[in-house]
Amino acid sequence: MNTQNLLGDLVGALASGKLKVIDLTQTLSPEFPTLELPPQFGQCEPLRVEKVSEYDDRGPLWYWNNFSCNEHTGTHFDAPIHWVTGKDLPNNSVDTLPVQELVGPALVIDCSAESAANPDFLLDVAHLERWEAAHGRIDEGSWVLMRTDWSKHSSSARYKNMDETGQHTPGPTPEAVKFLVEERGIRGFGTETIGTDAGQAHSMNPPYPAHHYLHGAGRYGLQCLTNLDLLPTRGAVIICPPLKLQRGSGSPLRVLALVAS
Ligand code: 23J
Ligand code: MN
Repeated sequence: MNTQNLLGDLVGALASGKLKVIDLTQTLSPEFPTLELPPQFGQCEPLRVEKVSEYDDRGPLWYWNNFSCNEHTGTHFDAPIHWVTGKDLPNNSVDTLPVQELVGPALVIDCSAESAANPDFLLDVAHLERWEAAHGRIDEGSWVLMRTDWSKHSSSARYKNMDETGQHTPGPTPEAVKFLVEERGIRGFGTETIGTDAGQAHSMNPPYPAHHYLHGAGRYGLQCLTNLDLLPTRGAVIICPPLKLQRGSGSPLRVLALVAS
């Protein structure tokens, strides 16, 4: 392959608009909803922001803030060390994972109609097989993004959809995520909901199967994505580097998609 002009072509396509950049990130604010686990467990903190100065006595020429949050607040990345199944893998935290893997192809599985009809919708192997029959085999090393349009509910109670039995949001079955990891060798799995797992995944076998299988195999998760409805089924490239937090289990990040127009 002649690689001489690859980067020049990329820069040209971005400048001309032949390649568009789509933002898959939700705005991170103190109001952005966070995961709620059963009350016996530690909880995920929302974003907190404290102003240091705003062109005033505390800093006459500058504006800046201190902020804090959980590693899993807002649109965020899950590293293998997040889950007990990935705890002994090499390079399993956000500061050590191979950066070559943070730019890569993405496929979109549209589950928006099913999720609108049933908030507990589960993406199963039969659905993946139908997708492959229509769009071709799920490529090794690709990100699989589960489009549910759930991002459109992020300002309402529908986003978590809590009742006395917990959250009711869509996600994959244990068999589907095992298939994607073990039979297709995907790089990661991304969702528009608060977890890579369904809201009721605590009672699946194994519990939280997306976390269990993905991270046990050294693969990654992306959650609270948005704008998946703007992506093609195939052909997008996503750029998703988390913060380089020492031994971090994940981090909020900006997720960008490059799409041919
Ligand atoms: C901890 C425990 C269960 C879950 C999660 C975190 C997440 O969804 C997450 O953000 O990784 S389900
Ligand atoms: Mn997470």
